[in-house]
Amino acid sequence: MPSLGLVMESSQVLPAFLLCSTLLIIKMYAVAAITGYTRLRKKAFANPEDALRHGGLQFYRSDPDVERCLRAHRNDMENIYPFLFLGFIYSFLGPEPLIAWIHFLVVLIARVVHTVAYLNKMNPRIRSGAYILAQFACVSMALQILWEVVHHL
Ligand SMILES: N[C@@H](CCC(=O)N[C@@H](CS)C(=O)NCC(=O)O)C(=O)O
Repeated sequence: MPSLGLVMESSQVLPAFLLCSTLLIIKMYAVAAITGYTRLRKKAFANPEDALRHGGLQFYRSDPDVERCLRAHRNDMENIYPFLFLGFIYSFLGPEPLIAWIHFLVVLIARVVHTVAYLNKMNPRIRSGAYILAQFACVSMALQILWEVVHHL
């Protein structure tokens, strides 16, 4: 079985995808860490045993800032997980490297902007715009995969 290094050397696009997708996964870990930190700061725990450990059952409660973190994380799951599949398959379609880089960078930057805008309660247009940009790039990859697939049916 060829090593990952060999596979990456033979593909100009796969390393770009692996870089952007891994950075996005780290970004999701960051959102999870921020959620945990927000729970501690606001004393709002999801489980009674956590609340008891941090002062009492009264802290077994929800909090708007924690809910916001959870929504940001859920939105990441709705959008980044499909990208992990689409971007990987797209990398093997033999796309123009520059075009592929643009697709991956648009998703990476747009999803980072989405998170920053969401967590910092910025103008919702920034969040929506970032969401739409990343969606465009993902739909573009999905259509190219479909195009390739229908030619091999
Ligand atoms: N599940 C999403 C679907 C649409 C979506 O992802 N919209 C973007 C741009 S407005 C968003 O940031 N939604 C907020 C969210 O998912 O919490 C929702 O309920 O809003």
